Amino acid sequence: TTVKASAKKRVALECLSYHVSACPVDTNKLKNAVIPTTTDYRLLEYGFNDAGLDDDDTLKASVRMFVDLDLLDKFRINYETLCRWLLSVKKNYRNVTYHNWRHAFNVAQTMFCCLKKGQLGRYMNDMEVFALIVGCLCHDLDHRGTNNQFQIKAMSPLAELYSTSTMEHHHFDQCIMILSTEGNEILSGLPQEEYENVIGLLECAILSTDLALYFKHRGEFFQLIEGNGMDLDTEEHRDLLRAMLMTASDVSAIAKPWEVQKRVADLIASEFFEQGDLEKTQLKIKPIEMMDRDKKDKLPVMQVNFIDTICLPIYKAMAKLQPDLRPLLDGCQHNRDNWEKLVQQI
Ligand code: 5BB
Ligand code: ZN
Repeated sequence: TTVKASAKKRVALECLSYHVSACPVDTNKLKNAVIPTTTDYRLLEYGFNDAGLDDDDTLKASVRMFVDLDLLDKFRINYETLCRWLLSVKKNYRNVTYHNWRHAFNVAQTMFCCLKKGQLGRYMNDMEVFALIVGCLCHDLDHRGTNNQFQIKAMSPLAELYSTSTMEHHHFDQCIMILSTEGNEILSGLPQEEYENVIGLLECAILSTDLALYFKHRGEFFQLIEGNGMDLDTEEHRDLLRAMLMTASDVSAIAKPWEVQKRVADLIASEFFEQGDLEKTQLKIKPIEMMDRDKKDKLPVMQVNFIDTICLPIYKAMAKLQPDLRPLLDGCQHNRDNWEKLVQQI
């Protein structure tokens, strides 16, 4: 009995792990690959564009970010484990139009750029840097291309599990699942206390990508910045900065060169329309304008609104805190000008 029961559990777990974890062939290939430099991949550029990279490159570029931040040594991460973990993270993104691995990778690259080129890494300890990069790569895991309101309207099991920040809680759960799968345990070199600390930081990082939480906390952040009261030795101020940095990175497509912004905006719009289609056909409800493909021509005006209400405020605050982050604000403003021109044309 108990012996058999325990064996059955282990078989079941092995089966599950097999589906979570990357395959050995891919792991070996990545492990043995030559990793191009940060300069080769232009990883330190705010205007970074992933379009020229194939999937293998996005993985190698991710390895490069860990190496350049010295995270392998600092957290005693086994190189093969890092490679397997990255492949597993990629594997646990779905092939949806926008919220896929490419998006996660781009968000991590912006974070990398803010930490290194934007000098924000100076204010963070090693665990915070580690949690932010891992958090970016994992922040949309298993996204289905539908938002929190959709989960609630569709009465999805996820909405039953988490009534607020529904998807974000799920992304965090997926992140934990991968981190605890055999051969993927990149946190296993940490002492218990630090391990728990990093997990806590990761949870905050991933949950803060819920725009509802951004709205909840940004007032306090803006006040601290405006009043020059930001004190990075204060725990709550650091927490707030990390949360805002997650949002700033998550929406950073809005600050990219116009060609990139246009392409990505189309992807986001398509994913919204696909949700709208599901609402029409499955839920028999009328989608909001943003998700209604019959209202396609509203895109420029929606982007201007998105920039004015969400993006410019956060990038202005970031640029005031750290002038080296100014390119994000300039890129965003430039795209606003372009969208505004399109609004005038209609
Ligand atoms: C954003 C907040 N949302 C709750 C309601 C809609 N607004 S919005 O009016 O500012 C808006 C934002 C409307 C349309 C948008 O895209 C049309 C293609 C956007 C928008 N959002 N545009 C972007 O370029 C980006 Br980046 C984003 C943020 C990512 C969208 C995913 C939101 C997460 C849902 C779980
Ligand atoms: Zn995201």
